[in-house]
Amino acid sequence: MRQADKMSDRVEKLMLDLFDIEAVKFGDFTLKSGIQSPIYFDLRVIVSYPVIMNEVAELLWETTKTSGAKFATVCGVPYTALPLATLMSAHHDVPMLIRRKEAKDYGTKKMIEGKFEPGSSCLIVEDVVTSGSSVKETAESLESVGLVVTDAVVLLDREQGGKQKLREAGIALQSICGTSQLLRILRKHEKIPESVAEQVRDFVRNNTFPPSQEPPVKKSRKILSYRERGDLCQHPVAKQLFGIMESKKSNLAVSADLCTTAQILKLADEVGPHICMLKTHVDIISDFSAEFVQSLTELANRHEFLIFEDRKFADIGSTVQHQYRDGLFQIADWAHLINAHSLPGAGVLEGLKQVGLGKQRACLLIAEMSSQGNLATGEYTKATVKMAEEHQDFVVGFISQSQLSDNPAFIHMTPGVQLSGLGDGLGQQYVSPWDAVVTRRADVIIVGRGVYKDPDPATAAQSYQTAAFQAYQHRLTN
Ligand code: S5P
Repeated sequence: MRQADKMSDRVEKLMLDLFDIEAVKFGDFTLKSGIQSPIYFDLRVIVSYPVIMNEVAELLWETTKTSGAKFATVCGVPYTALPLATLMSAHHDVPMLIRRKEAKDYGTKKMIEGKFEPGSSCLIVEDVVTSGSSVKETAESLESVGLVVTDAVVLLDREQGGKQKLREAGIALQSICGTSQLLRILRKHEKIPESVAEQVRDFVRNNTFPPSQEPPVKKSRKILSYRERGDLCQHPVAKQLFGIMESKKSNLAVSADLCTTAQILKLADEVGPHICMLKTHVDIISDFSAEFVQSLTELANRHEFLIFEDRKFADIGSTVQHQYRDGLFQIADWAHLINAHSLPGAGVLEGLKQVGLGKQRACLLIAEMSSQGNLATGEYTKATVKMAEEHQDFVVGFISQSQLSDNPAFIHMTPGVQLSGLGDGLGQQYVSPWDAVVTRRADVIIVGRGVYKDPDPATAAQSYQTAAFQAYQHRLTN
């Protein structure tokens, strides 16, 4: 079995185990904050189940390693995560630190127990994240003695804005599982009725912590409509895209990953009224021709959508120039948008730009990926955002899994979206349109198989369009 499959199978099993031991409960609970919640996580019970506890610690470790986080020590948020951090430390030979919860009451006592070098990094381990405040408090204690905290890992993310808040505080949070995935797993195994799952989704939707201490630019990012952002941005393709999104009420891009021109044109015509963009992988088409390009362009004009060739350029400037302009596909002649990996450095953009700018074309940088175990994380993602900022005449946004920039001109497009389904057995990982737009703050969702594999792609596209646009409207007004 592939590594990715193994991991998702293990997460699925763990969630079922947590449900069975009542570490995850459904009902009517009053949270510490006084809020009534239909779901409750009580991870304290896992100390009574050593096999489960061990598996949690191992999955926390693997999740962290997959994210590429680097750290010299680990520290569990007291108390539930303490044994988890202990197991991670002991099994993987990484020293542990203990944060004293009660230090404040004993003034002179050390707040952090254990040995460390000032300036060295510490990974925070937590059981559940809601607003992120416990992780933040622990980070502050660690930082007060000279440690550096850039990463945290959690078993369950309630998806109520904690990840976003921690990111603002400079901490990248990875989770084994989020509420939406947990609900999908429990529904798949019919552990809870759909009505309960929906009640929890509603609760999460209505109880998301707003990002705090935002600089003014962030505030304006939150409330600006697509139209306003279109007015603000300089690039004609970004302007056009925002305009289409607003007028068609669609922030849906359909990925037409089909292998014949007839199939693609049929799909484009069917879903055309519901999309702002059609994404192609031109190199999988068996009968590509100039007539195809002409027909697709006609459909794009008729239905008002842009064409995005998902070529993922990733070579030196001189080579990508040829790949973009020449060869069988002559992509620059017909694709409004293309994308590129930042891996080769700025030369990839310089090369593409020389071809694309004269034709009023635009590029998206791949800053994060949806596939399990991908390496586009942490410093790589940050460097990608910086590269985009330095090439705003050509780069209009990102392929990402979260909002990475506050610049309202940058468009964030998120693939790996399905209304139902966790993955594809080949590493793809899915989130719902709501998660993508509200939790992860995507501007555009990219959906492939969720639409083109549906027996009725037009109706499927309409469902995704409605779900994603309602999520955007919720974001505008909340
Ligand atoms: O991180 C990524 C980036 C891209 S562009 N993950 C992705 O899945 N994609 C593309 O989005 C992928 O190549 C495919 O064309 C589409 C997702 O298709 P689906 O069928 O899984 O929805």
